[in-house]
Amino acid sequence: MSRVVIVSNRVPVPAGRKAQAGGLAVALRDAVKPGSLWFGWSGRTAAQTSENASVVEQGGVQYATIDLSHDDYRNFYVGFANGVLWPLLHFRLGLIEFRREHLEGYRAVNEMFAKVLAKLLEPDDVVWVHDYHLIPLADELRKLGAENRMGFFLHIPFVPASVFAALPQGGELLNDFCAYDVIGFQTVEHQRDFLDSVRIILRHQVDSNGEIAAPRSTIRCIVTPIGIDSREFQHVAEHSARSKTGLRLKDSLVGRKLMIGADRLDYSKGLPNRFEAFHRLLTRFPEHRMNVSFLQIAAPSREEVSEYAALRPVLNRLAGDINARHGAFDWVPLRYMSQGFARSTLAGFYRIARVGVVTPLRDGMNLVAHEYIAAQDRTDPGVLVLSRFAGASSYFDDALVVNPYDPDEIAEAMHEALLMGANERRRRHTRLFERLLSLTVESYCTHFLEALLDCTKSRAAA
Ligand code: GDG
Repeated sequence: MSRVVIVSNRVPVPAGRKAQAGGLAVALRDAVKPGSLWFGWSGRTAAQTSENASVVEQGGVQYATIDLSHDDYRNFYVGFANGVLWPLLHFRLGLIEFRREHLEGYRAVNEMFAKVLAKLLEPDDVVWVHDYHLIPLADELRKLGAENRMGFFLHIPFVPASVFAALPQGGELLNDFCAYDVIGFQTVEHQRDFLDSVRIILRHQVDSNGEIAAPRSTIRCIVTPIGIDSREFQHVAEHSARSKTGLRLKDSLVGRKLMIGADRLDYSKGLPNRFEAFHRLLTRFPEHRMNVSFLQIAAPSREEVSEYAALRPVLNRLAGDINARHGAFDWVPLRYMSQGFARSTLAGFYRIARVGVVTPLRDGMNLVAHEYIAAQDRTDPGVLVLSRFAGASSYFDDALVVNPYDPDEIAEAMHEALLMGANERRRRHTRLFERLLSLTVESYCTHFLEALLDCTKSRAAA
């Protein structure tokens, strides 16, 4: 059996693990099996980027991490990965601040990751790299002579070729993808946009099965949607809704219905539009005044990136406006909290909420949608309001699917959700839950790794 080596930007080493808000960390933690190695950044900065990994073993898994120098962190992580690739791949060209030194830093860190990882690799290992921080990693490993099977999974969306073309030196980055054997996407749409870019920008042949004929090899592009351990989450939610904190939340509602949102504090999650939609709900459908509370949890994220820091005061102001305008001495309509909660607490909150509001402007998948469905009481489930631009909407068409750019449409869906009768809620939830059970972490990993183990080492010598 080949060893599986997972590589991601951040490695949450269990000893120091805090509850993390972030889909990738949550999903991979469930996916890593005993016998595997998980390699990446420790989350710490130091005077120098480490030249060797520090390795700890827990539960049969080896966690190998390196520290990044302050400059590498700034250029690679803040500058290029989150200052350029994240906005680009979320269709936000206006937010990109490209600097050549950031791109150079991004490449330098990938080269360093490869050098350190190469020392830990066995010839038969299969390497599974995660997300946009590490696109050039396979190419750097190949330059060092690694012939291992290597796969890459993109957790976030891909964009149409005409949008991708805006990225300076984008062709080189697309070429970097071609050093992998298998590339996985959350949805057919992301896969198609990627293949279009490869065909149009690199002029490689692409066939209808998603295979790219690159000069040195054939690359398989597949759709392997990520999921959660739904049964386990359901169980945690049941328990947590009855816990002291869950009961405190319930009591505080004094019979009002709860709507909930939980996101990293990120501009891709569409929070200003969501707040505006709530304002419109209360204005256009006054029957909900005094009868609903909206709890929005926004866990701080990437605060070193200026666009993220800028979002905070905007949301504070919008939340203040809504409460000043609509609130009463005994009713705070919007409970807005820019802090994270324990995952189990969140699960109970989802279960208590009649409406889950998931309205990102773009999202690779969005696991909050999965979690909200998993957490519901099947006999009296809540309703999911879901953005059509979340990857999750490709799988959950029994949600109330909305255009997140239109606050009125979101408000109308909130209204419909709040009024929806129990039969209709159960009918929708039954179908959503069935679909959820087909999207497991297990099937995600199995599907991806089977594709990777399947591929023959057909790569021509460089
Ligand atoms: C990327 C892609 C893709 C939220 N608040 C708290 C908290 N969370 C947890 C949620 C969920 C996770 O964070 C967020 O996951 P998402 O999937 O919604 O989003 P990203 O972080 O942007 O993840 C995304 C994902 O990768 C996986 O492929 O779905 O599209 O962007 O699990 O519950 N967790 C805790 N406290 C909070 O306050 N503990």
